[in-house]
Amino acid sequence: MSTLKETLRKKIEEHRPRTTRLVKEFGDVKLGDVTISQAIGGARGIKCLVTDISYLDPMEGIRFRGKTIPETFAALPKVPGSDYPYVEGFWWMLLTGDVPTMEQTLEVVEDWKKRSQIPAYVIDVLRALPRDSHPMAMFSAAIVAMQRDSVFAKNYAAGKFNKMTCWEDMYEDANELMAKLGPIAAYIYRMKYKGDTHIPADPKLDMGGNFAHMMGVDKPYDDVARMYFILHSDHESGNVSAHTTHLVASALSDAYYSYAAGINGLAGPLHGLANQEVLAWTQNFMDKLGGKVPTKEELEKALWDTLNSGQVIPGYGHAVLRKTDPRYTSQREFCLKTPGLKEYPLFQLVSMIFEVAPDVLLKHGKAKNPWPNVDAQSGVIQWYYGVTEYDFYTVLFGVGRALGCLANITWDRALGYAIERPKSVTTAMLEDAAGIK
Ligand code: FCX
Repeated sequence: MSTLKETLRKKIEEHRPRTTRLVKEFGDVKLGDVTISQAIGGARGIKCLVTDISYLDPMEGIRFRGKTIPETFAALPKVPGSDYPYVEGFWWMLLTGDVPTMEQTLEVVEDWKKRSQIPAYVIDVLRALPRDSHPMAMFSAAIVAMQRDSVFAKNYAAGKFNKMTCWEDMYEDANELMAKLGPIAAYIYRMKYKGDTHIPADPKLDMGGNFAHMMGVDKPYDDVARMYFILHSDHESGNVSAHTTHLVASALSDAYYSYAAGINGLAGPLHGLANQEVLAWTQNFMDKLGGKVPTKEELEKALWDTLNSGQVIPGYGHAVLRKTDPRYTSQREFCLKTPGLKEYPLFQLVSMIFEVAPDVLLKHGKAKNPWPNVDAQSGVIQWYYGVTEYDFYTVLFGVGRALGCLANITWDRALGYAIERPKSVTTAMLEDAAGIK
């Protein structure tokens, strides 16, 4: 049986000549022009990043290694007795582009188990932080604290840097992180919200199962965790968390520095924090109505009040997507097929927002995409299973997002991607280019 590392090595060796040829023979081929509004407007649509891990079509949504979300769930080996696949098998697929066998998947399960112990000093760091620190600040601090254990950084400092083989050190660090992030997140959760009582890992369980177990949430939360981590893993390279991780890694910073930076970007309200904001908005609204599900008219008014006060409707809109996010649809389908969730008032309200908000946003006329994104749906599932501390939701996103970010930076090293350094211009230069006197 070929191990993940050996399979990846083969893929990397096959891939390298493609990248080399493109740069050497076709380096001057144009991919597009840059306009002033793109330069000022967050580099929207500028094609200057390369990744094979996932691709986001504006109308279709995400494909992981060429597979849609339903195709991904159908193809991967399932955890016995569960509807959802092993996160570990998905990691294999993201890294290699191949669907692993059950045997190959279980090899990653075992590998991550061996690596999953949280170092004692990370616990010390977490406990030293004020208990009211945001869980994303705690998560970021835990990740950067582990930098001392980076194999990549150690070998670099020892003068062992080799451009052709340094991906192996990144791969080691990436696997260490993937194995530890779930337990760290669960530790933060229980320290902050569950009276500082902790549940040891169960060696029989896979990553998703263990996460649910260590959180202290019963089945089918293990499947929720698997679904959630896979859905949030990657959204091509230009989003803030993926791009930040890639940018920092391009300076030859190791996986710990790089992913902590990505996490800090994910913590922003326009990115990962939106799922916390969706639930805060929805709950506040329901509280104002004394807990009852509103009428469509009441909801429409509340949405307009939010827009008129200059705020965004959280969970709606997207920088690239121009239709309902299939990650939203996938979670909605989970709600519709799960007895109890379908009838749950909060889900009914989230469904009603789906009916009302797109029209309101269209009338408002600003957002290019009036449809829901992943964040509009995820909080309701967490709430239903008792994870009601919504400032924790972005941490869940961060555990999942690591899969994509870390697979990407392993490939960045394998293909020797350059340090990122776009060129800036001054406002006067833009005025000159525009012909403004
Ligand atoms: N509510 C109100 N206004 C919105 C809006 C929304 N949901 N979405 C976009 N707009 C506004 C923008 O604020 C912008 O206004 P401006 O011209 O006054 O600055 C205008 O519409 C054009 O923005 P647009 O090009 O459509 O969107 P951007 O690429 O600039 O921004 C995000 C994309 C996602 C940041 C934006 O739609 C938004 O703020 N949504 C709400 C927050 C959210 O759900 N974020 C999570 C997104 C995602 F899934 C993730 O990364 O996690």
